[in-house]
Amino acid sequence: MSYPTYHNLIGGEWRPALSGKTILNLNPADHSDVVGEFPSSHAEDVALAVEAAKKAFATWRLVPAPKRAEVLVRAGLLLQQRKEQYARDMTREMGKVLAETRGDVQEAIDEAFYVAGEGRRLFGVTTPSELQNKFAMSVRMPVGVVGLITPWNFPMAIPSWKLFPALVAGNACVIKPATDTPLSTYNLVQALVDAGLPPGVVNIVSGSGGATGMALLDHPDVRAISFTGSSEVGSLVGQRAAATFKQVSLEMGGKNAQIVLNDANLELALEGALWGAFGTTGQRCTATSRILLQKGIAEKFTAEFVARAKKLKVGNGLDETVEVGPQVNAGQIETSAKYVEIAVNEGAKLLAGGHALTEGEYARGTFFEPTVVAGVTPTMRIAREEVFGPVVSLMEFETFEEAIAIANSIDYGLSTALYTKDVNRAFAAIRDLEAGITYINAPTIGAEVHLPFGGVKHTGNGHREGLGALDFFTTWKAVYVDYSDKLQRAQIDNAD
Ligand code: UN1
Repeated sequence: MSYPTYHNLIGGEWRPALSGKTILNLNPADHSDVVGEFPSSHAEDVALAVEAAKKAFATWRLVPAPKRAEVLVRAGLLLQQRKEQYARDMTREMGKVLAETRGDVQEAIDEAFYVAGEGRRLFGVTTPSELQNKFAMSVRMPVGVVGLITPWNFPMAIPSWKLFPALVAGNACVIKPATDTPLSTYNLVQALVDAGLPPGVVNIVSGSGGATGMALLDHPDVRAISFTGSSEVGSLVGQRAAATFKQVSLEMGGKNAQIVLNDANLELALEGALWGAFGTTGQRCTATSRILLQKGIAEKFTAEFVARAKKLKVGNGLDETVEVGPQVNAGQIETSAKYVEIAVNEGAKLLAGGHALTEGEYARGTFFEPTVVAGVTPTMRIAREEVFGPVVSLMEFETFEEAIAIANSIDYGLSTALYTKDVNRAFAAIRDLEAGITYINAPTIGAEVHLPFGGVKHTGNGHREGLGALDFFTTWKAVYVDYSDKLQRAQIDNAD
């Protein structure tokens, strides 16, 4: 069997890990298909990458921001040309269906063009000084060398959410792609290199979280870490990075609710729930994992939803007729199976799916049936913990207020959806739902790049991607220019 070998990108050169160790990237729909062999990097590789980034930062920060932005424009245009190939590569390494991997590449294209505009904005603030003949302003400065740790579920979009704003702001980057999906990061960075990004401004070190990620967290010259992944790992990232006082942006899990009121357009709510729960095989941090049904429509919705979930075509995402691809690896399958068992043991009813698919073609990969559990109550673990698979819980409620209380009763707060025709309730929900994102009459998935993305409670630590990313990738500098030609003491010389 022959497959390509990929290397780390360090200071503009492609080099293997110093240890020579590698990790195989397998197609989750067919494990006999090896996508490639990638370096398994350790602290010494990370040290070289950080060194290269430091060197490149010295000149990149002086390139005018509108010029830095032009690299992003060219990269966006290259991604447009390469969209189909990169989408196919992504389906092979990650599993989600082609329509969705095309969307993932598109999200990176959108991000490139959105953020490129910031090259001519990067607005600061001017404000009057309290003293005469003194000018006051605040400007955004790059942070320095930033470390980016990205997940496998959006292997190009999420790296782009971090790389592009970091670059336009003048930072140099070291990125560690997810162990399961490094190729899409390589493709994204290749587009940047081909667009004329100078050597060393972006460096790739691939490998495991425990070795490569940890080395990035510990490196004293890395000034900021932007991480997307589970809340469990995010908590460790935050604690570890605190030792060297790094800025940390954590974007983590969700247990996202779709609430359906009696007056909702039921067909719309059904379509939204199916897409939200089973799109990307449920492996989105924004995935719909709780469907809260008002008593009046619960029975009808449940019957129809279960019937449609059972009909979804599961298979290899490269087949255009497939609706639900594999889960990314065997560990994710185990988690899905474990949560079905926990739910049933706690008294929930399994209405559809519930098992790994292992017969025939399915035996080649890691597939799990679209799964619906009903009769779920707010205290059950299946109602509170993230599964990150095609497993959705149905819950019932009497009043609108009760639905909001159930939706808010968990530790997570990423995305929520409300289906109703009642504008008063829609606005009350927008005000009261504890989440970073609220949709009205649209599913919990499908955020656009130019709005703030992130959540509250255990979902995040207060930062936002999209609108808000520059707040993380820049640091404010206050500037005072005194043109009075004398010593003017603030708070003293102008006091009454
Ligand atoms: C994620 O699941 O980590 O809003 C990101 C969405 C996508 C991004 C999801 N645009 O569903």
